[in-house]
Amino acid sequence: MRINNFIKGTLVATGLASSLFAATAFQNQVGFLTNGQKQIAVIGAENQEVQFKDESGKVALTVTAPKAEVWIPAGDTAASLVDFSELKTAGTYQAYVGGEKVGHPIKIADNALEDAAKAALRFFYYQRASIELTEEFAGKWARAAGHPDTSIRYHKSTGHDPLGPKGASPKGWYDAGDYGKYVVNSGISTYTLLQLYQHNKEYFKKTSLNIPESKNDVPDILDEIRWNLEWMLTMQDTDGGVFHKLTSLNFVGTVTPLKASSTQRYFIGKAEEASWNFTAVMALASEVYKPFDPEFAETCIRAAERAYVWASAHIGEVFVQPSDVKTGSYTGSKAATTKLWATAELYRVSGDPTLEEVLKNSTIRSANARIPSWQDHYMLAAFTIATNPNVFEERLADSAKALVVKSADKFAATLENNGYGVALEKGDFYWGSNGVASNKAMVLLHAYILTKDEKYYNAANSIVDYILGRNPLDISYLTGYGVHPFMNPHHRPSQSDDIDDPVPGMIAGGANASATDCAKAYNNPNAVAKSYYDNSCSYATNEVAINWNAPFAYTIGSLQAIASTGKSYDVSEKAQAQYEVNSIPTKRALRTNPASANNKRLIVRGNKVQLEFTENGVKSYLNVKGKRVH
Ligand code: 9MR
Repeated sequence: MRINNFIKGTLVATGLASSLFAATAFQNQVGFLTNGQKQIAVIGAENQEVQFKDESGKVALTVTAPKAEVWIPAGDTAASLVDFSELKTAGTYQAYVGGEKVGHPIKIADNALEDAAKAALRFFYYQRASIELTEEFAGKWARAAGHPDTSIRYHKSTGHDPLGPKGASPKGWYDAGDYGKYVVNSGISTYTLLQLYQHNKEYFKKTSLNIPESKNDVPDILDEIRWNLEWMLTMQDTDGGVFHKLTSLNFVGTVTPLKASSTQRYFIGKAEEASWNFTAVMALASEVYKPFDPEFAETCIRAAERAYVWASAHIGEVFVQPSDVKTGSYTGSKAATTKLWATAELYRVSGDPTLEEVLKNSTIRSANARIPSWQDHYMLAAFTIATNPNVFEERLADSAKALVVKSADKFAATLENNGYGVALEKGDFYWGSNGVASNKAMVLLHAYILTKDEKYYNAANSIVDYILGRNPLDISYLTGYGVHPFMNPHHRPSQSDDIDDPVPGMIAGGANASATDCAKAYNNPNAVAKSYYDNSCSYATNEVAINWNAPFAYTIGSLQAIASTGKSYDVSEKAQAQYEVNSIPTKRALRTNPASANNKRLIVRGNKVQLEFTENGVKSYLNVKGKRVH
């Protein structure tokens, strides 16, 4: 293990920058796209000349550092945002102030972000359960297979007999630094990666990730995603409902995947959130995989449909963490937003009239804008609707676009008078802040797709620059990339493998001003972006997770793909609905036409008369209005 980069960055950043001291620069440590925006934050250089010299020492560009401004998350040390976008010749450069070197080597190339983007995707290969990672694909991080997951018990919270036959649920990605597999978090992560492909097909059809399936005819990114989709499919119960998670009862110790595999794992919970989530992902998957494997696509759409029917009949039945389970709960998400997202996706690929009716009664309000997260899928619904204006009602498509663009405008506006030029605010620095940042960048890139206004692309780029080093700790939050990458993730495979370098391509959760673990001593309310501890003891700042890597991969992958192809997703290219689904009996539809349910009977429950109906083996109840009994 290396000495904490953290300490070095802190000293530099807190050293009073003035003419007494040499200037300091914070920058993306990985690379800049030849024709893209290029900026570094320089402290102690206001009004001075910053020279950019090429490898032969020749000055390629000189820029006068503008007025120094603070960026609130970095504290009160002001920086000049030096823009050298004019430098458009590939090569390696170095910035100088007053004849002294500042910052790190600056790499400019047409494919400057490509390796990091691929690494962020290859992380998912390293997270695979149930398969040996061989040296051919994993290099020095080769390891034995972990968690075959062929002998899974049913926790009583699933409604199954805990002592009955066990089930199988192999494959999938480990969620994070732990070995759990959680549908709710898998949902948004898998969806985000499917979108990365969907929005940049031309680029990703040609991009090899060096994974075991690389030689087949399917784009590598889709092979990788399928590893998790196949697991997710096993999480669907026979009645269509989806189990919430598959974990041991407690987190296991810091051991390898192989060693951890001897601890019994359970299917835990079956609830509304996971079922909506699963619907959205499987609906999109059915569309994406159809050209490559129509049979698999058919499996996905039928699974989506059954999950939707189940969730419709179980509204309000959210997951509650059982008292004997201590692994991540992923509770408290906004199920109504997940339903909207699932409905939009299933409608998009099926055109089902019942779903159309649900959407007719839905609205998208800009006032409800929230950054996408595992807890909240409102923005994902807006993404789907806004990027498919020929599928959804004009009213809905327009309001979804307004929501995305207004949110992006708000994020971009924070770049004004911002010395670091990073489109992030103080309130963004909580658990998983690099995921929050990346999800903001996704909103910005969707606004770019919808408007083609480059200011959004550049603002998304500023967030990648932040993650790759333009931050007050001078740290790259991507393992293996940059001059000072973080070294000590909370990630059991990296902690237990006796290899100094952590698995590459992982994004740290990042600065978190309210950490309560060993990073607590670093909480800094006056400089939230410094609230970080590069130590594996800190799950609240230094864990890695699929839902942080996925939006980062979306962002850096899209920035590179758009630069490489010169094109971004065309919202008018959408195909028509591709599948028929069985008419879905939503509660509302049943209320207007109870005859659409089979096996109905009136019953008295409590002091209410209810209609009990059974759809696909699932029993549900509707209050019959106006009939109360005492
Ligand atoms: O990302 C999750 C974060 O939003 C929560 O605040 C936190 C505490 O509940 O849990 C995070 O998710 C963790 C999950 O519970 C278990 N696997 C590791 C996840 C990343 O830290």
